Amino acid sequence: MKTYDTKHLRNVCLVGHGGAGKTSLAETFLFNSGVTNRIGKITEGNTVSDFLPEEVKHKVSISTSLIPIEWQEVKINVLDTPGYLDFFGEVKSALRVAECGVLVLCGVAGLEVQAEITLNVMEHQKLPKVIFINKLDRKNANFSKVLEQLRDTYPLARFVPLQLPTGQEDSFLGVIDIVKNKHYDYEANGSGKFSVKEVSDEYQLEIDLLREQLAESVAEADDEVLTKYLEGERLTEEDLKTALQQALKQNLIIPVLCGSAYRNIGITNILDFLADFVPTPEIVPEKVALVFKTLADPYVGKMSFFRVYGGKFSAETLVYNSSRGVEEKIGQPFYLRGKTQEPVTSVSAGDIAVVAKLQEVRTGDTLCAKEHQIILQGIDFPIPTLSVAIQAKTKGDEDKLSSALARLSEEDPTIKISKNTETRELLLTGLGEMHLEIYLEKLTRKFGVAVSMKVPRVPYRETIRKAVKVEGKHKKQTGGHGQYGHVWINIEPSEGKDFEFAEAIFGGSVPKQYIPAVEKGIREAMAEGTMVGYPVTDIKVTLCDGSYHAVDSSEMAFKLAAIIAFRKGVELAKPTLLEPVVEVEIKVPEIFMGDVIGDINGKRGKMLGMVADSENYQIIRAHVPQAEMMRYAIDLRSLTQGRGSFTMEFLQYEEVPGKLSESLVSQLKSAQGH
Ligand SMILES: Nc1nc2c(ncn2[C@@H]2O[C@H](COP(=O)(O)OP(=O)(O)OP(=O)(O)O)[C@@H](O)[C@H]2O)c(=O)[nH]1
Ligand SMILES: [Mg+2]
Repeated sequence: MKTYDTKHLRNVCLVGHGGAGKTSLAETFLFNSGVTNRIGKITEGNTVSDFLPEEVKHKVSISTSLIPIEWQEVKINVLDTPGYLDFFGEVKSALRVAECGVLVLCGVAGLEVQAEITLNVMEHQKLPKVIFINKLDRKNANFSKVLEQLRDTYPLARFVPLQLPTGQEDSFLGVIDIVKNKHYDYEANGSGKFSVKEVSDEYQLEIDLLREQLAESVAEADDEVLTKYLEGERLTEEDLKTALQQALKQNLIIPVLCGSAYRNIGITNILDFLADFVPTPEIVPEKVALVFKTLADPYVGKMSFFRVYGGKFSAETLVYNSSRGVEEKIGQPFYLRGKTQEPVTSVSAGDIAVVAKLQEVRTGDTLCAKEHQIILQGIDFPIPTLSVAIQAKTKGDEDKLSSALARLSEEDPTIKISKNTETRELLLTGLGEMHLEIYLEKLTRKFGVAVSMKVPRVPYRETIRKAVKVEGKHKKQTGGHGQYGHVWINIEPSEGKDFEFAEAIFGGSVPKQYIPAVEKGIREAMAEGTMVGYPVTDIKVTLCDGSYHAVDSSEMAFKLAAIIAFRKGVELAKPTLLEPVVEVEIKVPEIFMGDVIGDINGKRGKMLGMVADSENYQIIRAHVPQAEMMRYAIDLRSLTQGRGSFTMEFLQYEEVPGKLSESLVSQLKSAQGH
C-alpha cells in the first residue's frame, strides 16, 4: 500500500447495534475495492475483520479491526467496531480517533438500543456522523420507517436522506443518488456491478422534493451557497456538494444512506460518499500520535495501534512517550488489515498504523518528540462493574495465570484485575458476562491457562453486641517443664474502631513481659470469628486479671490462654454478622426510574435521593448491601435495556438484620463445609 498524505486520508468508524451488518459492510468494501476476490461471510467465519478465533466461534465482533480501503484517490481507514455492549470500550477508543462515525442500522429492526447509546456518545463528542440503513434486501425492511423512527427519537437532529432505495425486499436492487440525480441500478448477483440511469418518472417528483429539502438543510453551511439559495437560484450539483461537505464537518446534518451489505447493493455509493465527504484528518504542526488500542500477541509481542495527529512517524526513530515520561525506539511500523501486516517506512499525519514491542506504552498514551512535549486527551473508557472470582483450573498454574493476566490486561482497559486480601480471591472485573467469558477464552488460547470463574465471596465480618468478662487458662503438666498461662479479659463492643487493647493489671497478676503475648493471641484469634469464621472487628479487649507460675509460665502459654478466653468470650457476647454496604450511584433515563428504585428497595437498599441529570437522565443514590449488588451490572442492564450505568464504592460495615442473619450463617457455614 502506498503512503497517502493527509488530504487523501479518511478515518471512519463503523458503529451500531450487534448484528446490524458492520463487519459484513467492511467485507463488501474490501471486495469492491479489489482487495479480496470474494465476500467473506460471518456464518462461514471467513471475514477479514472478525479474524480472532473467539469472533469466529461466537459470530460477533469483539475487538475493533482496522480495515484500510483504497478508493478513488484516497485511503479510508475503516474501523470496524463490535456492537455488543460488553465491548463498548472498543467503540469508545475507535471513535476517539475517527473523523466520522457511520452508524449502521438494520432496515428491519431500525434504531436499536446500542445504536442509540452510540449515537448519543457521538453527538456528545460532536463527531460528524452518517447513517447507513442496511439489510434493505430483507423481508419487512423499510427505509422510510427507519427514517421516521430516527426523526421521532431525535426531533432536534437533521436527518437528511442522500439516497432513496428502489424496490423492496427481494426486489431491492438500487439507489437513487439525490445529489447527482442518478439511478444506480445494481446487478442481483452480488458482484456490486451497476449501471447508472436517469431517474424514472415514478421517482422524479419525490427526488426533486428531497433535493429541495437537502438544499435547505445544507445551504447555511457555506456562505456563497447560502447567498445563492436565499436569492432563489437553483443550486448546482457542485453547490450541493460543497455545502454538504461543510454541513457534515460542522455537524449540522446527519446524512442517511442505504443499501445491502450482503447483496452488495449501494456499497459503491457509500464508498464514494466516504471518499468525497468525510472531513480530512485534523492535524497539528508538532509531531504527535495517540495510542488507541493494544493487542497482546504471545508471539509477536505487544502491538500498539496509533493515530498520527501531526508530523511523521518513521521506522527506527526515537519517540517520547509523554504520558509516562520515557523515550523509546519505534521499530518497523506497519499497516494492518484485519490480521495482515504490511510494513511501511513512515506514517504520515492523519494516518493510522501499528507498531510492535513498545515496552512502556499503554492504550491512551501520547507519543511525541522530546523537544515538543504534548499530551493528547486520552480515551474515556467505560468503568467495569461486574466481578467474578477466578482460579487456575490446574493446581500449580497460579504464576502462569498472573503473568498471563498482566499481559492480556494491557489490551483491554475495561478489564480490572484485583486481589481481595480478605476473601483471598483473585477478582476479574469487566463490563458484562460475555466480556468476562470471552476474556477467559482468550487467556486460555493465547497463554494456555484454563481458568474457572464463580461469583465472588462477600467479605463478611463478625462482631459482638454485649460486654462480657471471661477467663482463659492454659495449663499442662507433661513430665518436667509444664505450661501455665491464665488471664481474665473484658470484651466489649467498640463501634467504628477495628480493635482496641488495654490492660488493667493490678499487683502484677500477669507479669509485664507476658502482656504483649496476650495481645498477640487476641489478634490471632480475631482473624477467625466463632459464627462462621470471618474476621472479628469493632471490639475492645481489656486484660484485667490472671495468674502465673514462676517456672511454667511463658509467652506461648499466655498467648494460648488469651485465645481460649477470647473464643469463649465472643460466644457469650451476642456475636453478630456484619456485611459490607456500598454507596451506589445509578444513572438511568427517567422512564426507568420507577423500576430501578423498586429493584433497589428489593435489594434492601436505602434510597438517599435523586437528581436530574442532562438529557432526561436521573441520578439515583442509595446505600445497598454489597451481597445484593454482586450481579448488578446484569440486573441494571436488563432493567434499562442497557441504558443505565452505575458506580459503587465501599461505604461501611453494617449488621445483617436478625432474621436474615440466621439463615445466612447456616448457608455460609455449609458453603465453607462446616
Ligand atoms: N439479509 C442481510 N443480511 C445481512 C446484511 N448485512 C449483514 N447481514 C447478516 O447479519 C448478520 C450479522 O452481520 P455482521 O456483519 O456480523 O454484523 P455486525 O454489525 O458486524 O455485528 P457485531 O460485530 O456483532 O456487532 C450476519 O449473519 C450477516 O450475514 C444485509 O445487508 N442483508
Ligand atoms: Mg461485526
